[in-house]
Amino acid sequence: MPAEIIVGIIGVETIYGRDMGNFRVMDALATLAFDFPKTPKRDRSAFFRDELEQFLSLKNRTGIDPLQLRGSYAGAMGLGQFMPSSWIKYAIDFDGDGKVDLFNSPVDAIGSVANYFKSFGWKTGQPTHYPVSFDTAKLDKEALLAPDILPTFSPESFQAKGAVLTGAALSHTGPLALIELQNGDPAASPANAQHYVAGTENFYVITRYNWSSYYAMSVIDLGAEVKAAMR
Ligand SMILES: [Ca+2]
Repeated sequence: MPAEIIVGIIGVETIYGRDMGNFRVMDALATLAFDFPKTPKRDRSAFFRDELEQFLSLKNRTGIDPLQLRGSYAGAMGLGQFMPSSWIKYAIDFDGDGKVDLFNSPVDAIGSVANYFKSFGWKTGQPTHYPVSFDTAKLDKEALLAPDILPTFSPESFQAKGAVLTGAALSHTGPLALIELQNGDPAASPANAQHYVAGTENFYVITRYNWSSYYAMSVIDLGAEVKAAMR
């Protein structure tokens, strides 16, 4: 996968290790597992009990003392902010020193982020998104937005519903999603108008890291800026 996507992820997650979180992971996970805040509608304590169990099993796998580890308020750890279950499923020893260290080994963290995306079906060479405009005469935006970020439409059905593709997008094979990105109140200023892109399966794969189209677009934009600055 392109280096700039991994660069975008680690930048958005921790500013390249500058802020990996300062909560003791043991405390964060135990609190969310057994004393989940009562205010949110969805009680996710079962999820965090599972994460706590996986976290405690990391000691056997890595030899790291779980009481020493610090992370986010939700128990995400290291340069790429992996939850314990992701560490166990997707983290790899990419520098070959015999252990997986997502805190101190940028090489392990980079390889592990790449392995995460590979596991979620990253398609080599496929762009993440294309520009899209609208043919107002046949636009059915409601239908286009109905599947949300799940790529559903063939380029033909996408265009039949009034989304206009250009250039490389016209020869794209595979499903697309209309991604709507809100920029504030459009009534307050034209600068706040929604931004739209045609998201591919790879755009969707990025949202498996964090389930938000804003997150995915931030990762893509940051990676592209870093790549441009390096030229
Ligand atoms: Ca290693």
